[in-house]
Amino acid sequence: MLRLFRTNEIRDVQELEGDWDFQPINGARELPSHYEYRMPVPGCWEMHPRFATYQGKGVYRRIVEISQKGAIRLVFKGVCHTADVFFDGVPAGRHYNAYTPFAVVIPDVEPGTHEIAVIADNSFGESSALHVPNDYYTYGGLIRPAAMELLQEELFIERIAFTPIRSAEGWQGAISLYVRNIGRRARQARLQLSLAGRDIDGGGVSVKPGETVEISITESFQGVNPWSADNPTLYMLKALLYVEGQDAPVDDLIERVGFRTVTTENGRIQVNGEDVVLKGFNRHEDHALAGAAIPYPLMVHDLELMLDMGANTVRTSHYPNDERFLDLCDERGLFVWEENHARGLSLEQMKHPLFAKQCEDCNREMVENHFNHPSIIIWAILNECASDTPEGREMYRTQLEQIRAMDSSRPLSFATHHRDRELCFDLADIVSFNLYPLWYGDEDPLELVKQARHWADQAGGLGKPMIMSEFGGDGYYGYRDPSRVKGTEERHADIIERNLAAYTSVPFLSGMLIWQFCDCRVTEGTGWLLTRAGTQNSKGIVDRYRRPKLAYSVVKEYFAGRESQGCQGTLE
Ligand code: ADA
Repeated sequence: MLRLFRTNEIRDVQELEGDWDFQPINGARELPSHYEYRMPVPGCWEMHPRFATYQGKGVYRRIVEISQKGAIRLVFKGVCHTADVFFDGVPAGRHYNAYTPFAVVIPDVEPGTHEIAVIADNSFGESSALHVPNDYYTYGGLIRPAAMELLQEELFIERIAFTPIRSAEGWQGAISLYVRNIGRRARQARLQLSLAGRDIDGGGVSVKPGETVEISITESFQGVNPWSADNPTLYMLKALLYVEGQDAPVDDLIERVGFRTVTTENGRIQVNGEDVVLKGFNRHEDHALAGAAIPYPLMVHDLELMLDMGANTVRTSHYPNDERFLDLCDERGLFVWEENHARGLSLEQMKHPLFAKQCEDCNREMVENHFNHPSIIIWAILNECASDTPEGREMYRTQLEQIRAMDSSRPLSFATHHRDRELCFDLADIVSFNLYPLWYGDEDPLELVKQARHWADQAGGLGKPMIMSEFGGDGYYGYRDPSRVKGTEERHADIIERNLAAYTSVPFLSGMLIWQFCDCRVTEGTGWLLTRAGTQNSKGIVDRYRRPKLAYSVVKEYFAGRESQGCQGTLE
């Protein structure tokens, strides 16, 4: 399953789910002559007993039957972390970053049997600035779904971006459609749209070879229901593409959208003009039995657990998430803070020659691919990087400007641990602190959060909403002891309780996000970060199998109120 709804009725989309041939390889970019293993897609190779700790290259191979002559588009929702794609043994594309989707177009394919092969590489090295040994695990393989799309023409709708606008007259939608020509001659086409019971003429377009042309339309949509956490109403936005000389559409793209606004006024965050306080979790895409390739029922399980505790928000720490999970958040009305992929990089790491380009690609792919999710209410960048240095500040500025230019409808933030040394609060719309009172230090959470507000006010954050974007402590599942020493579930519950008591009592916070929802595997290495007990970050409210720790009921007590069945969405 690629998404929770059908994205095409005309374009032939064939999901490449199931077993692929697999072979680990070392060395150069070359395909093996035989394959010894079978590996499920989506999946992580770490789930195979032989590859539980394998770091290197592995080749996935699949034979496909293609029935029509023409162009195909291979879509990969996530390959961890570098992919070299081959079609019939010929290099067809390369992509870096496990957590953003990409597509490879192959023109002029003849009908018959063909081979798709992907070399996935999860090793750390000079060509990787963002996937580095870290406080989470870089799994290997095709961790998210893949598909083959058969294009009818060399002209197709590449994407749609929908921006809801609320005015005194009611709701409007600004719709941008991107039509791409991969052929060798200029083409004329016409677009037809439908949304919320209305048919809209998208007008004509002329696209030169190799070009992508944007068509923008703004329309009013009277009487639509807004998307909100309590009533997450969604609408299907369908676009049809007609080329000159043909009566039937040759291509289509369907998106699912919602009408809602996000603003940051008077030091608060508003959704549809109403103040909200974000209560929820940081979540790594990690599960003991699935690694980063979390199957749909387990995604639902995660979401139901969060709702059961009364959360209204999830932060996709520290990378863009699987679109099926974002679809679920749209449907169930869970707010999402989505962020690019970077955790705890020093200035030296940010000066890596590929850092700027790899971040820019990640930002673009995140925003372009996830633009239409109404649940995403915040874009963020660079968790705990060098925002306390002048050089780091310039990189923060560049990236925030890049995202703002692509999407000015959502507020921007970044999570910092630099306290009074922070230099970038003025660049963001929301100030966010990662602080670990009672765990890494013995400060009182109430005093510290007041102190943090003061730091923000002094350093460019005056008047901006504030979020406690991380707080928590370790609790080893099953380690219970009346001494309540550090690491026990009791102490963990105490830490969460004192933090939540403080943050729910102050009037100036717009959010509190617990570190973290579930325990996660971390890179094995040296230094304090990479020698965590059990090779895992154990600050989850549930463990890697989703078994609740004592802190679960504490969180529920503070966040409570929302029943999961009370927040089912509607599709108009
Ligand atoms: C940081 C970081 C998290 C995690 C956490 C911890 O705040 O953002 O990824 O490493 O610390 O557990 O120490």
